[in-house]
Amino acid sequence: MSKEAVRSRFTSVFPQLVEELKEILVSYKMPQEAIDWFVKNLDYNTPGGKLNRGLSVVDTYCILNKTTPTELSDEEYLKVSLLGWCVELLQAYFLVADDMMDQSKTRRGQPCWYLNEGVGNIAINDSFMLEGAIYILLKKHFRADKYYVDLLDLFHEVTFQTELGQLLDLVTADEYVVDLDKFSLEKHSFIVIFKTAYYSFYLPVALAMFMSGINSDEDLKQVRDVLIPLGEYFQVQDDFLDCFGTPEQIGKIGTDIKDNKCSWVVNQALLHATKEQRKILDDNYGKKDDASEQVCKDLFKELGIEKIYNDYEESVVGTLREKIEKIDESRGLKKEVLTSFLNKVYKRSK
Ligand code: DMA
Ligand code: MG
Ligand code: MG
Ligand code: MG
Repeated sequence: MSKEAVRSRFTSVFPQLVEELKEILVSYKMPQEAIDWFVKNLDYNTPGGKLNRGLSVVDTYCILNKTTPTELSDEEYLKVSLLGWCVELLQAYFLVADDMMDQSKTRRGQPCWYLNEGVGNIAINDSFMLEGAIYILLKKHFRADKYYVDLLDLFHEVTFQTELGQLLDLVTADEYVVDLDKFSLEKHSFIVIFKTAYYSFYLPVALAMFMSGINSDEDLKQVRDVLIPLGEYFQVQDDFLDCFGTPEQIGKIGTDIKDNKCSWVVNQALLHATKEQRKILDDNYGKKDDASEQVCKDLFKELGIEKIYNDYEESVVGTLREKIEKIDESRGLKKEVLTSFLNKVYKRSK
């Protein structure tokens, strides 16, 4: 079955979910204005990305149940894809808020939501509503399933972990006081595991496992032990692409240098810089102007960060492949769940 067919079956579910969410507002007799706004919020912020997280819930479920996305009955497909869409809603919630906090300009090749005419700070409430939509959908479709509470617990736990990661990301990146001594690879690892790895990697797989009845602590730990380092690697790529990718490629304009972020790139630069180069970084990193940003970028090139990144990528992927080899499949878990994730992430350029 083609990738397009898999994607199009997934995207075809979304309008139905919007309809269901809309119905809730209608049942509250909400004025049309509020209904239209909510629908626009959902449509603008939820479907436009790569959909990797959402699709991987379906993928994982299919691997665990030895089937394919086209073979699933409409009923079963609706439930599993709905979990995928809930991950995409969680992502939408985080991104709408993240773009305000990072003062980003574009996302998925269009202006960030808060920058749209008439939106502004209403985007704060819109982000809350994207999160709220998750629990409306879960309740409607999973209330009667014995793993309902596992789904709720998981979403709540992972949401809090992500928020902790965002907190650490933000307090490590003071807007006005640049102190590169605050950065370290250890701190970076903390930030990215919490802000990205749990919700982007562990969450989709754990959801598919719960729905498949694979829920032992041992199996959840086995997947976490691979998916957390894999998610860390994914965010290292995000940091790398923020600086070295083009906006056309990644759909967003990088902000990490101007935002004084504790990114993987600056941490590598700090490890390899001479005293003189360190001085250049101290003077230019975290400054809000294009010229200082360019000075940092040129220095990163000079330091050979691209080569360091390629070496890092090969080494981390090697380690992950070894880890996956050792997975115990006796309770129904499949190594393929993890290799399929790794293959999607390896050498990504967007
Ligand atoms: C994103 O970190 C993390 C969350 C939870 C949205 P980021 O700011 O590096 O993401 P992006 O580069 O997409 O703005
Ligand atoms: Mg951001
Ligand atoms: Mg951010
Ligand atoms: Mg980023």
